[in-house]
Formats: sequence, structure tokens, C-alpha cells
Amino acid sequence: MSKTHTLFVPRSAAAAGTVVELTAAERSAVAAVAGQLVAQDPGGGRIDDPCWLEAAREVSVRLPHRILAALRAFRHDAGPDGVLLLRGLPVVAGDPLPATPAVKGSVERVPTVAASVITTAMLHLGEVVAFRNEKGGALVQNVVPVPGSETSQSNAGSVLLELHIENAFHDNRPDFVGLLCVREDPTGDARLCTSSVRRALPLLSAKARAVLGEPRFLTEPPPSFGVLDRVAAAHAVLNGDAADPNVLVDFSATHPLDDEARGAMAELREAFVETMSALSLRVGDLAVVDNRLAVHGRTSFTPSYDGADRWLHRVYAHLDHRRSRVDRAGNGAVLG
Ligand SMILES: O=C(O)CCC(=O)C(=O)O
Ligand SMILES: [Fe+2]
Repeated sequence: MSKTHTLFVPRSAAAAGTVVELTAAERSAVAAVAGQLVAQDPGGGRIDDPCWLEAAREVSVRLPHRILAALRAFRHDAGPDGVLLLRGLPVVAGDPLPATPAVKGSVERVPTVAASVITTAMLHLGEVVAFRNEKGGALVQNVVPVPGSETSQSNAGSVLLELHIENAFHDNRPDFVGLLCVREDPTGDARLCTSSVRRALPLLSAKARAVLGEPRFLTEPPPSFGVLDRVAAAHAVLNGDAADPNVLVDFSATHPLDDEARGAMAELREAFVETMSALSLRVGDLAVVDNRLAVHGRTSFTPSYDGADRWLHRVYAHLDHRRSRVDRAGNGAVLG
């Protein structure tokens, strides 16, 4: 495997893609929607109860119009960067934020303002889903550094997290990944990196484009999934329209099957790094990545495990629930 893991040198520290900064009135309106869901407590204190998701769907239509419009437009076409950034969302309702969790597999099971905000927003990009083999199938997951996992190529690590499509190995990988910042990295070093294939494609040689379009790559499941019972099939890294393809690669889990494929993958990574944006997420930032067009990763940082470390919530969305029905027992939200 080509473990590159060289430092990212981001082209831009600015936010990539479309940015929507909430006004104070919009922020209050979002807080009211989330507050209503928290107060109703339809899942009896559990986000993963289907009643909670049903109620979240219902209240989600009352989000401010500008947010709904931005999400709907992004769902139609994620633009040249494949990223949407909503800024200034509420994450707490006056109470102090608890300490950042520092345990493996940390998830958010209890409905909170932040969990309600990310879920109601993501529900406008499709159906919210999770994977049974990943973090216990929780719909709202915590992205936090975990002691002992520093060098892991998962979101529990703190070394550079290589650019990847989320769950690239999985047939029913998410179409969209939402990352909501609930606590900023106090060191300021951790930055969410994103690169879009629409930006990278023009930098690739004709040869690399051709090779990346052929089934000359294998992708293994990430460490967060543990052992999986499906056999990986060779796949192309660029799929669909040659002029506007989807991308399927994880630079720490995708193996080129021959030397040409290795060279083409290296060229693609270079093009991604060349066109990359890297953003220090602020509290209340929801970054949504189109998982067909854009890869994401994270710069390295130094956690202190004192309860004040960086803390994100993560939620996945699928455009088509029927497509994954065979993998979802009881027509629920968790893919088995
Ligand atoms: O920590 C980040 O900014 C990104 C982590 C990540 O790739 C993920 O949680 O899917
Ligand atoms: Fe990721």
C-alpha cells in the first residue's frame, strides 16, 4: 500500500464552496426548532428511536428558508468544490457544553440541541443513515481525539487523516457527510481539508484519467468498521461521465493493483492537495461534503484529553433509501 501521509500544504485556509452565515434571527429560529425537538423528546431520551427521527423530519421543515434553500440547491448540484458551509448554528441552549468525550466509539445517543440541529439539516439532503459496524450504528456520532488512537487513520486519531471518501469500500456509502463543530480545537491546528474532483480533474494527465477510470483499485474497510464479511471487488477511482466523474478513493485504504494504477493514484492525490481547502471549524459551523465529488481529511493536531479538545458531530445522509433497503433491517436507518 502507498502510505503517503506527507504533510498537506493547503492552497487555501478559506472556506471552500458555498458559505451561508446565519443572521441572529435565523440562529434563533434554528434554536427554536431544535429546542422544540429536545423538549418534545419523542424518542424517550434516545436519538436512535425511530420516533425521534420521525419527529425530527417533521420539525425540520420549519428551519429558516435560506437554510432550506441552500441545502436544496446543494443537493441538486454541490458546485465546483462539493462543500456547503453553514455558519453560526446554535449548539447549546444556554447550558454549558459538557467535557469533550475521549473514549473510543463515542456517540451522541441523547437528544441535544446540537444533535437536533445537524439531524434536521441533514434530513434535507436525504435520509439520515448509519452503519451497524461503525460506532454501534448511532445516527449522531462524535468526532473526538481518543487517547491511544493518535496514529489511527480514523476520526479518533490526531495524526494527519488522509483524504478519503467516507466509507469508500461500502456499496451504500453515504452521499453526504455532515460535520458540525460543537467545540473548536483549542490549538487551532486541526483543519478539515476538502478537495473536489471537479477542481482536480483538469490537473490530471490524460493517461492518469484513463487509468483511474479502470477497475484497477481495491478498497478495504476503515479500522472503525472492524472485520467485515464482504469481499472487496476491484473498482475504478473515477466513475461516470469522463468530463464530470464521481470519485471513489481513500488514500489510506485504496490499493492500486499495478504500477500504472499506483502512479495515477499518486497523481490524483497531488492534484487534490494542490486544489485543497483547509478550514479551522468554528463552533456552530456545519460543513456538508458531497461524498461523490469531494474527498475530505484533517490536518494533524495535538489533543490534551482534558475535556477541552475539538469536538464535532457527524451525520450521514443517503439520497435514496430504497437503494439500500436490502441492508436496512426493518426499514430502519441503520445499514447492517
Ligand atoms: O476531523 C475531521 O475534520 C474530519 C474527520 C472525518 O473524516 C470524519 O469524521 O469522517
Ligand atoms: Fe471522514
